[in-house]
Amino acid sequence: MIAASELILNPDGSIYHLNLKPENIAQDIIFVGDPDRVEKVTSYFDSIEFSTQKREFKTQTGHYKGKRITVISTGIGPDNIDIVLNELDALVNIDFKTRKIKEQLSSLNIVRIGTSGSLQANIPVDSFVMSQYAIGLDNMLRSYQINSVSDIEIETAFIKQTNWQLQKGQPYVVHSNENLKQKFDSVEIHKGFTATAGGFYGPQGRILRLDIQDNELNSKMDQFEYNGIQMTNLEMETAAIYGLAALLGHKAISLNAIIANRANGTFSDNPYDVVEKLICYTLEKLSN
Ligand code: R1P
Repeated sequence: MIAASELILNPDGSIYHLNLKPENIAQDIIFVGDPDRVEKVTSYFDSIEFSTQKREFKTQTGHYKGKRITVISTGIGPDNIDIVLNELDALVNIDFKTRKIKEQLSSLNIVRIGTSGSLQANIPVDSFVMSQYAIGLDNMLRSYQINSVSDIEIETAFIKQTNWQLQKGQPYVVHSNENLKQKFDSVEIHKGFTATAGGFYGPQGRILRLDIQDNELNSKMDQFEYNGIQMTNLEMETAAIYGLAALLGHKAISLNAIIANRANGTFSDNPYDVVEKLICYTLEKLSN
């Protein structure tokens, strides 16, 4: 039995941060970062059966072309992903009455629709990147036993090529789910290797007023190459999603709308357009 201090339920029986009960969520789940993006997605739905919000976690469940889908905003960063993935998993795989893990485990399909900065001049603003692999530069996933899901070879190559200082923590490399990768693939989408940072400024090499530990980090990441794998983009959630989803037995894919290009210093003239296009792309692929 899992103690009340570990699996925290609200007085109405919903899970602590997400404010959701098991019946409120579908098997197919779209993650967005920004709570305002939830309604941008569900504005395409035929119907909405459920809405709630607590803090940055806004959820709506409804139907798109007959398919039941839940859209959740995760807010920003890997620490939030720890909350969202663990609470979603609890909703399907822990019996809230007995507080015991169910004998029959369920697997969710998770698709992130995020915004991201490209690291390569040939992946321009307003294009899409599907993360085949992701490297976590944060340390969140290291609290778990991750050997079964981490790709030590790419991780070791990255640490060596970038002369990564381990006092910042040890990066971890994780893979997308193969079935979802095939489902969301097309000629329109770049296939990439996504770096997930634990912050927006220093952790992504941005300098405003503070000196950073490694001024060359972004150019080292641009140039990283291992068996034909090049680093494509930087954001703040994908590696954490892939790692926790794989550990918990869920499937995950991350689709990125490129709104900035760090290699040539450009920013999209209309970032909302590319996000809108990625929402339509995702809903069509998910409903087929
Ligand atoms: C930073 O501005 C945020 O935008 C990106 C980053 O991953 C980070 O969450 O994604 P979202 O637009 O999905 O939030």
